Amino acid sequence: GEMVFGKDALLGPRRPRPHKIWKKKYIKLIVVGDSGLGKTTLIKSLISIPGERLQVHDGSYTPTEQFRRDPESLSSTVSWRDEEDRVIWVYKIQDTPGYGDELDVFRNLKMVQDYIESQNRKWLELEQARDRKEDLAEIEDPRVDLCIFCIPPHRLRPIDLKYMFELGKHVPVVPVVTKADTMTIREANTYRTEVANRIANPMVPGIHDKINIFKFERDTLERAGVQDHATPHPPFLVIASNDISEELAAAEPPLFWPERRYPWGTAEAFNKEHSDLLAVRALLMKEALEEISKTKRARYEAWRRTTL
Ligand SMILES: Nc1nc2c(ncn2[C@@H]2O[C@H](COP(=O)(O)OP(=O)(O)O)[C@@H](O)[C@H]2O)c(=O)[nH]1
Ligand SMILES: [Mg+2]
Repeated sequence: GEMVFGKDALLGPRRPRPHKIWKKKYIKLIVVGDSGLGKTTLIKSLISIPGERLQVHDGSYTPTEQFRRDPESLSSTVSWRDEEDRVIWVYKIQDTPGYGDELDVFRNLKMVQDYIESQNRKWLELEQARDRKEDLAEIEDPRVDLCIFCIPPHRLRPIDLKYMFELGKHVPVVPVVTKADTMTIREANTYRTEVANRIANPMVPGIHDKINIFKFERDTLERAGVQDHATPHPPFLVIASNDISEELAAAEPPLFWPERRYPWGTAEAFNKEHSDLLAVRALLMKEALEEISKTKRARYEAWRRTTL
């Protein structure tokens, strides 16, 4: 469903500035990873807004057949107005079935790669259409900007690295470890370093090049409140949940606060001590928008040259 993202206290206020033409800008993320890692839940936690129920397609199960037939039905859109720059951001997150849903992981990889390719082709056709009446800026941009790559907690497997590597040939990857609440503080710290090291040096047959990890600007990371971990590609460690704090949802202003309640305590998705999700949200939905958009244009030009 479509909704307005203007009143989110977590993303902060925006100031108006008149005398400029409104322009639409499109961002599309795709979320990929093994089955049951919490991809669908993560999407909900990323884009839901306060005062509303969790809003996404029904993601209790994400069937492969549905993705093949109608990927759009597994996507969620939010849009909001940047009053200062007069930009309407149309932000889409595409869910995918996990690669463990098929016996052959590479069938799933191929399906996701084909999807990304098909969106590039769609854009190419739009660009080249002879009888194009509208300004291209008025047309919805279907191209994929970025992939959130979900990594299981505790163990990083060769297949995860291989998949990340292959997909990175098509779209830059942001590595995210899900279900961080299943690791102790010590385990989480060790694992963060281990994943960063393996991404830098995978030591998996068939990976003969750098994995294409999206490189955010230092300033951008800082503005988003991302902790500095001193390793080159630290993954984000996140918690997501289908449950929210009813108390904070009823507060004024209402706050969207996903949490996981256990007999021994509560893990909070947006609590910086528990999870990087708030920083990821600030990064991907606010601070890095321009550089994500810019990277897409450069990547597309390269793709276009090899395709034509
Ligand atoms: N412990 C824990 N469980 C989670 C987390 N996020 C999602 N889950 C649970 O993992 C299960 C699978 O989640 P889902 O989003 O459907 O995974 P998907 O198959 O990757 O889309 C659900 O029962 C979720 O409640 C998390 O951060 N921590
Ligand atoms: Mg799912």
